[in-house]
Amino acid sequence: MSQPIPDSTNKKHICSLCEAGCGLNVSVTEGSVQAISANQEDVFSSGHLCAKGVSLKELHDDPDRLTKPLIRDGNVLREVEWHEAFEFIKNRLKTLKPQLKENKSATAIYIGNPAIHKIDLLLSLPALIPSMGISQIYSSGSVDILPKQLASELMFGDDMAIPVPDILNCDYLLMLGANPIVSNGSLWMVPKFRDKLRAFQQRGGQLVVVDPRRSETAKLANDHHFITPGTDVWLLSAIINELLLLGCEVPQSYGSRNSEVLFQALKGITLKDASSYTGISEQAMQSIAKDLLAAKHAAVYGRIGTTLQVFGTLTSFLIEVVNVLTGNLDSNGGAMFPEQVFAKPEDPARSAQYNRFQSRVSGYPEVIGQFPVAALPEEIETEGPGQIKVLFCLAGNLVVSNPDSDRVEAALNSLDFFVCVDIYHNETTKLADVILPGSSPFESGHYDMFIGANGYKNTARYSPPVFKSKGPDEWLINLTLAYIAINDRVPDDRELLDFENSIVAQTVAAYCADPQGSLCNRDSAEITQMIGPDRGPERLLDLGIRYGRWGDHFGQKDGLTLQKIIDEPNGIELGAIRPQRLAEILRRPLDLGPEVILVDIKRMLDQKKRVAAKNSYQLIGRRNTATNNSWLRNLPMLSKGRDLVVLEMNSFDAAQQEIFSGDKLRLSTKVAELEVAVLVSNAVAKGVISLPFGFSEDTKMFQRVSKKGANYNRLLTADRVDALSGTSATNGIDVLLEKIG
Ligand SMILES: Nc1nc2c(c(=O)[nH]1)N[C@H]1C(S)=C(S)[C@@H](COP(=O)(O)OP(=O)(O)OC[C@H]3O[C@@H](n4cnc5c(=O)[nH]c(N)nc54)[C@H](O)[C@@H]3O)O[C@H]1N2
Ligand SMILES: Nc1nc2c(c(=O)[nH]1)N[C@H]1C(S)=C(S)[C@@H](COP(=O)(O)OP(=O)(O)OC[C@H]3O[C@@H](n4cnc5c(=O)[nH]c(N)nc54)[C@H](O)[C@@H]3O)O[C@H]1N2
Ligand code: SF4
Ligand SMILES: [Mo]
Repeated sequence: MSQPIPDSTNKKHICSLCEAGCGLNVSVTEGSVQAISANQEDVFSSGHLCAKGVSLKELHDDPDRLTKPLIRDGNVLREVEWHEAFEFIKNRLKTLKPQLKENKSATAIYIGNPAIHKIDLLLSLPALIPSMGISQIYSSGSVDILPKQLASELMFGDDMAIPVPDILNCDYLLMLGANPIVSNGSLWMVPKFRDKLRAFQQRGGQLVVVDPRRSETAKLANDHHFITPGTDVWLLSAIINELLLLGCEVPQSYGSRNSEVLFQALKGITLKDASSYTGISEQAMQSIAKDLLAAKHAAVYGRIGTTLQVFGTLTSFLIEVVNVLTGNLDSNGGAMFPEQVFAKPEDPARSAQYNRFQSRVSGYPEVIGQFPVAALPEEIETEGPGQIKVLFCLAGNLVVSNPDSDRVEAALNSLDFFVCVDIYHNETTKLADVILPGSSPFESGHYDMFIGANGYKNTARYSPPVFKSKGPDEWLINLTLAYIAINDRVPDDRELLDFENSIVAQTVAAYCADPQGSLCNRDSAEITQMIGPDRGPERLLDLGIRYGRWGDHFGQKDGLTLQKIIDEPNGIELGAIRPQRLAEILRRPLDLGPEVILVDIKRMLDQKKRVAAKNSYQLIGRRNTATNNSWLRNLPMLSKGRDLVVLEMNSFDAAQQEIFSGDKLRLSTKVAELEVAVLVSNAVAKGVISLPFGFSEDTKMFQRVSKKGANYNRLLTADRVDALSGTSATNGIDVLLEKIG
């Protein structure tokens, strides 16, 4: 936003670091942050705050955070003014234009996790992507949520229809591969999870966690079962068969189809089979099925441990099948669909967003218009028409976050042009030709699009920037890039404003053209006039809010506008998540047996049982409270001398190899070797080892001491994926382990 922001002592802000979206009180004096505390009145987070939220002050003041653009000058990145950086980009793109014209698929983008939480980045993408001629889209989704999205696309016809457990009314919660005590929830925005869990248990609720590690959440659960990594499909199949044996039938009210073919495909799977794959006893699986059925309200929820594995999509799909079969989907106290405030027009001709095209080298299927990051290195390395030559990386640390890190690094190094928009000089951005610094979280307005879609309750909240950005904010960075690509010149302020206005007008026209939408038959010029404020992504935000279910439909009803939300700094309560929304959500009848799922069940049945080689262990990842994926490693407040990158190993396994806590171990796969310190514990299952991801040994670019550690993703090959979505299966990899000191 362009207008100056007056200083005041206390400002409200929403933390953009994770999906919990905590409301903060930020006290500001003379342009600098003095303190951060939890906003007790926030309608969504009700006073939740974690150490990372408090560290936002250090992040904002961090001397390592980039504030000036850097451009490549031979082997070094040189600090320049903004205009020079944009001129540099213009010249390089102009030179590359003839080549890019001939090779139409040569420009790609990676959209990293922080972009999902930033309206400046998210709302400028529809302008950036076509203007830059980007034809290959990659995102952190394919090391994260894509299997869930694909499962929802296949079952409900909508990739964003992801049900969340109704923790406030649920009696039995089966949680697979998630650790919300540390992660604060994902695809289920549930701040203060600890308190909510306590309340749930106090009213008799049972939490059962299935995880190869006794996670921080598992420790608080009523029951925890260790599971062999990657075998959740066997557990879920056995539960489904048990439920059928107990007389369960898919409730007619769902109007579902293909349940018979699905159940037929799973029929032969016995408790004994499932037990031999999962390591969970037959009796325990039977009890889970019985308890799910007996509970008045139950839900099954799965997250990263179930998506970043070889059966990511099938696991996500079967989780919802259990919710359907027990009648808990779309039902009070079960798994329900929250109601998003921000909305976009529907494409009436929308077909299933899956496998409409395939990647060039390995034929990975497209999922929601994207290719998986597993395809990225080979698409850069492999010569021929369609080879990626230019890459834009928005808020992504590809070298640390994605599998086969050494190969990713080499591939990025071979690009003709590599542009990063990032706030740090790090393992990935150091390879760029240009780094354009994004703004600090306090320099952007915040509205979390995802919270609306996945919150434990419905709310609407927006926080304006605390400070005006010193350089162009990321909205303007992306619009400038788009303008340069179209016009071969760097725009002046007037031209940029005209361009922004034209984008807003086009977007409004698209909203008004939706024959089913709330703005159908409205005059788009009049609507454009009505949108506030003057500039920034907030205009498109206002449009989406007013168009959506809670919106005022631009004067047609008494509903929300962005201004009304701004006027309530603690947010607006929109009520509990509601049941019986399925009819509204389904784009086609609920499908319990899509062809690709049946094919994947066959893959599961053909799967050979893993036979562990000598000294071979299954490695799984974990998160910690003091970092955020691949960053926040250099903030003193979060460092506190703790060694975070420690390998956890089961005490029985350790005893067999005479390994003790503190010993140095070498982990190796066919692509890399890592050295790590070990902590012997009973928190991991036998045969399993757990290591945090998101670190690297390469920290010399930080002035501040950064927490060093082995880069987990170096051990992975890019081709270890969930077959249906191409999502990287970072969990459950076979690793050889050797004691070295
Ligand atoms: N082994 C293993 N690998 C994993 C996972 C795992 O569980 N195990 N989890 C995966 C998951 S869930 C995810 S989401 C991905 C995340 O992987 P990425 O998409 O790489 O996301 P981050 O690591 O969160 O941050 C990426 C970059 O964003 C920059 N950044 C931070 N804030 C901003 C900002 O406001 N603006 C801009 N322009 N840049 C910013 C940071 O400096 C950093 O370089 O990692 C995945 N990788
Ligand atoms: N503090 C902190 N919070 C974060 C992040 C962070 O980096 N730090 N990242 C944010 C992001 S981007 C995301 S996506 C979310 C993720 O949120 P969560 O999904 O809750 O993340 P994790 O803590 O990685 O929990 C995954 C669990 O899966 C288990 N697991 C591994 N393999 C398997 C398996 O095969 N089967 C089963 N059943 N379990 C398995 C692991 O042991 C682990 O306990 O967290 C978000 N919140
Ligand atoms: S839980 Fe997430 S949103 Fe809340 S303060 Fe911590 S990092 Fe920020
Ligand atoms: Mo994520």
